[in-house]
Amino acid sequence: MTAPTPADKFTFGLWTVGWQGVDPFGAAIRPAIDPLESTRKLAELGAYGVTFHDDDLVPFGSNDADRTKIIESFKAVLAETGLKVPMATTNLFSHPVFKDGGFTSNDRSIRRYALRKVMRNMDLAAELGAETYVFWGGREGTEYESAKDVRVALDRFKEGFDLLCQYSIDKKYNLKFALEPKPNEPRGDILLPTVGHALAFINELEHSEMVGLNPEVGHEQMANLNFVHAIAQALWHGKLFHIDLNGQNGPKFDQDLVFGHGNLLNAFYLVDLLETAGYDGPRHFDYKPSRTENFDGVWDSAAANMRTYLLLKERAAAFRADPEVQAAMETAGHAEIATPTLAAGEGYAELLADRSAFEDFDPDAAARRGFGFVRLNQLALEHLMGAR
Ligand SMILES: [Mn+2]
Repeated sequence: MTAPTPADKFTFGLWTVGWQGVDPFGAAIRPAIDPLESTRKLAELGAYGVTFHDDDLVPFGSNDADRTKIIESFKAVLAETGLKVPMATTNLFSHPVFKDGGFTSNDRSIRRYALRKVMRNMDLAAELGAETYVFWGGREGTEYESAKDVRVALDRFKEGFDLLCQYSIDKKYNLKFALEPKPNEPRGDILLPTVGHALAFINELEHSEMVGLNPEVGHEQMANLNFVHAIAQALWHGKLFHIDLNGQNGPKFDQDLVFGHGNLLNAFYLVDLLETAGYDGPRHFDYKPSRTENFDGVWDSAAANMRTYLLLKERAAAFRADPEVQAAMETAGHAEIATPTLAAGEGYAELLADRSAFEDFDPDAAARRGFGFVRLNQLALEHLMGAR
C-alpha cells in the first residue's frame, strides 16, 4: 500500500491533533501545540490540508495587530508546505457567552455577536481560499423543554443562515455552508440532531442551494443511526458538501476515535460508497488523540486515520473486483434495483392493466427467493479481514 499523498485529499482540523485532552473529569494531559507546528507535521505525514475554527488559529480576544501577525505567519507556513485550507468554521461553543447557543441564544445581543464572529472568520476563510464553511451548533439546544420554543429557535437559525448566505453572495466569496448534525453533548439535546433533520431544515432556507451537510461518523452513530445510509441519502440530495471521519462504538458519549476504530464494517462500506459515488471533496478527520497518548501517539494516531482509509479503499476495491462477490451481488439483485419499477411510458393505467403484476402474480413463489445478503456481507467481511 502506498503512503498518503496530497492527491488523497486528507485534511485535519487544527483542533484534532491540538486537543490537550481536557474532559469533564480531567485537566489537560498534553501541552498546547503551536498550530504552525501541527500544520508542518501534517504536511510531513502526507495530508492535503488543514481546517480550523477561528479560535484554533487566533486565540479568542486577540487584538487586531496580533491577529494579523498570526494570520501572516500561518499563510507563510501554508506557502512553505503547500497545504490547503478547504474548510473553515467558527467556535460558537467554548466561551461562556455561548452557553445558551450562538444563533439561537435567547439573548438577542449574543445572537448578533455570534453572527459578527462568523462573518469575521468568513472573511479570513475566503482569503485563504476555503470553499466550505462548516457550522456545528454545539450549544444550540436545551436541557429542558421549558427553556426555549424550538419552533422560534428554528426561525432564528434560519434567519442566521439566510443572512450569512447573502453576505457570501454579496462579497463574492464562493463559500458553501455545511451543517454538522449532532444529537447531544455538550447540550442535553441539540437542534438539528441528525442528517435527516438538517436536510429538512435546509429546504426552508432562502438560499438552500448554498447549504449542505458535513456529517460526522460518530455523531450519527450516537443517535444509533447507520452512517452509510445517512451519507447515501445526503449524496442522493446532492448535499454531501464535506465529511467528518472518525470512530465511535455505538450510542454513548462522543468518542472521536481514529477512523475505523469503532464500527469497522460500517467504515468499510462508507469508504466503498465514497470511492464509488464520485465524492471528490476532502476526506476530513475530526478525531481526538486519546488522553493516554503523548505527542508520539498524537502523530501516530493522525497517520493511522489516513492509513485506515487507504487500507479500506484497497479492500473495498478488491471486494468489488472479486468474481464471487459479483456473483453474490447478482443473486442479491444488486443491479436489479436500478431498473425502474415501471417500464418507459407506463403509468398507473398500464400497471392496472398488467395481469402479470397482480392477478397472475404468485406471491408465494416470489417469496421463496433467497437474496443471499448474509453471504454477500460475509464476503465483505473476509475481504476486510484480508482472508480473501
Ligand atoms: Mn465528534
